[in-house]
Order: sequence, then C-alpha cells, then structure tokens
Amino acid sequence: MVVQVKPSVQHSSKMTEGSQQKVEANVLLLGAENVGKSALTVRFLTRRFIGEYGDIESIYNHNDRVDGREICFNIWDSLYSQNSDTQGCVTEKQLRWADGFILVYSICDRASFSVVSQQVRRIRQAKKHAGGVDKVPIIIVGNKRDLQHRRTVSSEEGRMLALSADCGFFEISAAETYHGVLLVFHELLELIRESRATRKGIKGIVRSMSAVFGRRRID
Ligand SMILES: Nc1nc2c(ncn2[C@@H]2O[C@H](COP(=O)(O)OP(=O)(O)OP(=O)(O)O)[C@@H](O)[C@H]2O)c(=O)[nH]1
Ligand SMILES: [Mg+2]
Repeated sequence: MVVQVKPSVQHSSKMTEGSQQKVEANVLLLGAENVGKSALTVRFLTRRFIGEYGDIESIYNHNDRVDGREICFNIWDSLYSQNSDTQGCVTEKQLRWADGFILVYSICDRASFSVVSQQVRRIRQAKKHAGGVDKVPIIIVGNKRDLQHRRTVSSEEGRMLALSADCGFFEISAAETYHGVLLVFHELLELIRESRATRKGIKGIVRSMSAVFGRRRID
C-alpha cells in the first residue's frame, strides 16, 4: 500500500501545456545515507529491486510516456556527504540543475527524517533568495514501508512535514513494489509542469505590462 498526500496546488498544467513536444525533467534525489535513493532510482529505471547498490553517484536518462506525452527524465541519484560544507548537503550546482526534487528518508531512521526537513528548508530558502516566485516541485518519500516493525517515524509525521512545507508525500517500499515508485516520479512530473506553467503565466503578464509601460527587457 502507498500513502499519499498531495500538495495544495491546482492541477492545471495538462490544460495549459498545449504542445506535444518532448518534455525534459531534471529530477534530483536527495536524502541521508542508506535510505534507498539508489533503490528507488533503479526500481523506476528497471522495475527491479536488486538489493545492493554501492556508493555510486550517477545521472541517468530515462524516456517514458506519461498521459500520451514523451518525457525524458534525467535522474541524478546523489550521495549524501556529512562532511560537505553546504547547508543540508545540497549544493548550488544541484539547485541550479534540478527542476524537481525527491527527498527520501527511511521510516526506520529518525536521523534521516531530520536530514529531509533540513533539505526542504535549504531548497526553499535558496530558491527564494534566487528570486523565485513559483513553488518548487518537491516530493517527500518515506521509504522502507515494508519494515513496519522497525518504524521510528510515523506516517503522520511525514504527512505533517509535507503539508507544512507544501510538498507531495508518499510512503513506499522500493523493495516491495514498483507502483509506489512510479507514482512518486509521475506526481513530481505533474508538479514540474505546474511550476513551468506558472512561470510562463507570470512571464506573459510581465511582457504585457512591459508592452503597456514601455520597459524594454524582461527575463
Ligand atoms: N527493506 C527495505 N530495504 C531497502 C528498501 N530500499 C532500499 N533498501 C535497502 O537499503 C540499503 C540502502 O539502499 P540504497 O538504495 O543503496 O540507499 P542510498 O540512499 O542510495 O544509499 P547511499 O547511496 O549510500 O547514500 C540497501 O541494502 C537496500 O537493499 C526498502 O524499501 N525496503
Ligand atoms: Mg545510493
């Protein structure tokens, strides 16, 4: 079973994104060590769970068809480095690269839940400082749902964090099912589309105002 909370945005992107061009989405997986970032990535790419993944950091390309449209997912499976001097261990480069974020914790590892809280704050602050007005697409994932007997983070806590930060939320088991992982990626794609549509809308308004008031440059 998959637990899901949707953030409060209106789902309008399907209507506003009219063209049938191939859509690219850069997805960054973040979270503490050993929470299942690679397991989630490999599940999405291959539908399989292979058990051990090693310390690999990679960017994978994956073509998919969602709602009849071709999507190219670029997926950055990151490594968590506690020694890093970046806040919440999210680098400027990662923030610039990503269109959307999947923040993973393990329901059996409370420290990993704190890491995700910290990373949400870091992403939101960085985007705000960069002058972003639109919502950042983020999905919080509580992984290892199959290990109920070792649970230390309740579903409610995960759900509350997601609600307070206006993120999507799922509890899944990458080990047990492909379906939950698929939902995570597809929901993030939906948020990315919404965010792009909002940005387009804002640019359109600025353009119209520039035409009326005579400002020469936007962007
Ligand atoms: N029981 C269970 N084990 C899982 C699940 N997902 C991942 N694991 C296991 O957790 C361990 C860590 O998984 P990884 O995918 O390597 O975790 P990671 O977050 O990529 O770890 P780093 O790359 O080292 O930061 C592995 O032994 C996986 O088999 C899950 O849903 N349930
Ligand atoms: Mg990994």
